[in-house]
Amino acid sequence: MLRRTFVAGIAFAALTAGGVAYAQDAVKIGMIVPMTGPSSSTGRQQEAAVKLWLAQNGGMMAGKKVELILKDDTGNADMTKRIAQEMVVNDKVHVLLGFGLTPLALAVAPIATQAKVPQVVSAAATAIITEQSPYIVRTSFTLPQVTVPMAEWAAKNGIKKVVTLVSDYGPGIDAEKAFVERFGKDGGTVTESLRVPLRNPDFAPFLQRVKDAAPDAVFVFVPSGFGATFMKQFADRELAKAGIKLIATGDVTDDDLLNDMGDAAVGVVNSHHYSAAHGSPENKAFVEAFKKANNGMRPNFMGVGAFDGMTLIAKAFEKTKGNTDGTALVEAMKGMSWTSVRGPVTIDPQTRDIVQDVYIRKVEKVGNELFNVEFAKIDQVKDPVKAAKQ
Ligand code: VNL
Repeated sequence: MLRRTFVAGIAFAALTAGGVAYAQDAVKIGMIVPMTGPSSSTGRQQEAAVKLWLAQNGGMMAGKKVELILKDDTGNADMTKRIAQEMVVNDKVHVLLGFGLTPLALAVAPIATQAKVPQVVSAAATAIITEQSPYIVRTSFTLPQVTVPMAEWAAKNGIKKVVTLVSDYGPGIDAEKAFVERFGKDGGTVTESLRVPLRNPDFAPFLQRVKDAAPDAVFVFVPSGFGATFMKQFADRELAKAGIKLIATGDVTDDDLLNDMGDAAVGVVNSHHYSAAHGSPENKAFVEAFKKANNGMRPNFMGVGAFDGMTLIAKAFEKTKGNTDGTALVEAMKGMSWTSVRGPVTIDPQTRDIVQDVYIRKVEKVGNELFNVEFAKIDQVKDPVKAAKQ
């Protein structure tokens, strides 16, 4: 494999109102996300959210200055691992944060375990991730967590025959399995399960197969950043005209891209844990502040995952009264609850996954913009894969 140029990190040391804060007193957070490459929107969203969190909190956690070291792994797992090692050994970070895709999160798990440093996964969403290290705590979601409610809704709403179409890696396979299992239990039939390569996906031949199979609906998962390409090819193939509904996880109708997807997206029913249109006062204030700080950019679920990652880290430091010991911090994170902009959330003390409300939404035009408008809520959903084992 080619050695890619090492991308220098941005050391972001927030100034404190009270004057000098000494380095040894700082909370050191090492953040690793893809800022370039096909998943750069995930890095961009997460960086924006973390910087907003710092600006809103005076750059402080539990009375200490926060020193944020942000590095770009370009979406390459070898690089994620190397950066994590450097951050732990040289920078002596207290917490690792980020991890845009499943392989990148998995690459760091052994380092978190060995160094006893909490690894807060704020993006990647394959169910097994939290089982790879007792130091992993997740603030994003899992694909089964959001997919089961979608399958239940489909079975209850006249959809009988479905083809699934997912990106061919961890979260896609999780989504496929969860959909097939739940939809089957609820009396539906999945006639075909299609897996599309993650890199440079060409959806056209797969969509043709869906068209030929003529199901009531196609259920889709593609990761954040890929939804617009999918939606364009979906529209080009005229599946909707052929009477095939599109149902999806909210990764497909990602708030970061939704506004540019056009009419093809209108009416798409999908399930997820966060919508920029969520009506709580906390979210309204968050969306407004996020847009103001980022040239009008709308936050998506990736931004919220990182924002909550910061909240969780801060709450853990408050609970340990500033003790930076990694084991103490993870213990403090277990069972932590707070009001997120997505709704109420808790870190499951057994699995270290996030327990949260999942919403069924429909893409609608609100004014001149497209939004995922929530119309049903399933309260406090655990990752169903691990809940079944508990
Ligand atoms: C993952 C899952 C990545 C869901 C995503 O977007 C996403 C992952 C980058 O676990 O790799 O929307």
